[in-house]
Amino acid sequence: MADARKIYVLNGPNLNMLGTREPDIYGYDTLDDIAGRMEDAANRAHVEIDFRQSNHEGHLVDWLQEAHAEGAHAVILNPGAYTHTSIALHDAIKGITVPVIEVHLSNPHAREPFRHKSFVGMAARGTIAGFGPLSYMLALEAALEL
Ligand code: DHK
Repeated sequence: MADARKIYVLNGPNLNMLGTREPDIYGYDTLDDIAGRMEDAANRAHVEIDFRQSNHEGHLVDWLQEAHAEGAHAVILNPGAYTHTSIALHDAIKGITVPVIEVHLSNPHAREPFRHKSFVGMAARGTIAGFGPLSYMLALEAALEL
């Protein structure tokens, strides 16, 4: 059934380690902290957030297809390192009509050259990167305007 007020927030590999993972790059907030802040903002905007994390590429593909099948309003996606490698995620985004907003905590363009290419960004509606957890809040704001 179409659920136009539901926004999926999908997180890829290693994002479950936020808080202790390379805090100089990713900060000290945990993924639960980010989820909580997004839930609060979503409640204020009267939308539902479905917040998930997986270390497995195929789960992310399945969830993108699920968001499409459910008629979700938008997907906010931090694909982790799959950003830079995954043609499967690129194709999944191309194959659905729900708009996908790519987010990153760090600014991949200011990091190692292997992070400069994004297969996801080539297919996404837009990308927000470099603002830490605020990237997610800005993506939510963008999703609400779509
Ligand atoms: C998260 C990761 O895990 C990295 O592999 C990406 C991204 C950047 C982030 O900044 O949120 O290169």
